Amino acid sequence: MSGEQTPAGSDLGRVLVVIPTYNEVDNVRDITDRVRAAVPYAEILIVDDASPDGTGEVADQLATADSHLHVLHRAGKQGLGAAYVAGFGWAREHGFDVVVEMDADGSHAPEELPRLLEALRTADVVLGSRWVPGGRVVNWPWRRKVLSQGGNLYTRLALSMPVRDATGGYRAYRTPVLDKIDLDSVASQGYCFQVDLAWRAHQHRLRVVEVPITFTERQRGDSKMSSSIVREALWRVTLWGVQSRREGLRRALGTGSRWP
Ligand SMILES: Nc1nc2c(ncn2[C@@H]2O[C@H](COP(=O)(O)OP(=O)(O)OP(=O)(O)O)[C@@H](O)[C@H]2O)c(=O)[nH]1
Ligand SMILES: [Mg+2]
Repeated sequence: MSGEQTPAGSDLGRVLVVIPTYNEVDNVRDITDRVRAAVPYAEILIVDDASPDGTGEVADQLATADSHLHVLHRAGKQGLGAAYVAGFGWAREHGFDVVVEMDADGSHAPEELPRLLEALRTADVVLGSRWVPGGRVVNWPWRRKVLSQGGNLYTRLALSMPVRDATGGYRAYRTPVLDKIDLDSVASQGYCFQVDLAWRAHQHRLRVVEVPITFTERQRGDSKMSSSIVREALWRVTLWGVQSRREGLRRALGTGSRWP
């Protein structure tokens, strides 16, 4: 119809929003309602790790009432990374063209998803970014800001990767990209999973774009963030940085030997 606009990103194909949950019983209904309102053509997959608080049962009830909402139940808590790998596998099996990562706790506003999808029209991966101009965080204590900005600075320097927010978990991928980055070999669990995927995308020279977002601290439920998650990110990023420099050196020396 003339004058009617195509919803942003709806020409990207079938979109699946993957939401991992662990003890999010107070959030799961609200977040799925907001996603359905913000991007009605998208489907949702909740990946629940047998949450003791009954999140999985609430998700099942929601799925019964909505054919665009699906639930993947896993046997027990195995970390955010493993939940996403399972969710992405489900997306590929079911023929989705785009997969979105989103937390269940409301930190990632579904109302911003149309902007991420719009940016995906000219990219392979879109990262919702707190640390590009226009991005911000609301209600975070200064310690969390320092940790996130410091972690991202370290990541940028260690990996020589021009990404301002590699640890963020609000993203959109074109599904064929996931085939390229060999998801089955991803072992990272916590935040590090996010860095791992950004790093793989960068190494494969995919088009990675950062879009500013407003990240809001969760209002209900408990954080699953822990010092072991930070330690994992630190040692893996350091290892990748060393490996990448060694690889670069080896290539340089190899080229050098052909030009004595
Ligand atoms: N399925 C599954 N989901 C998880 C697991 N750990 C965390 N999540 C979910 O992943 C999302 C992010 O976890 P959060 O606890 O919010 O961690 P965070 O956003 O890094 O930290 P906060 O800023 O403190 O909220 C939430 O939707 C969690 O419920 C897990 O082991 N399995
Ligand atoms: Mg959170």
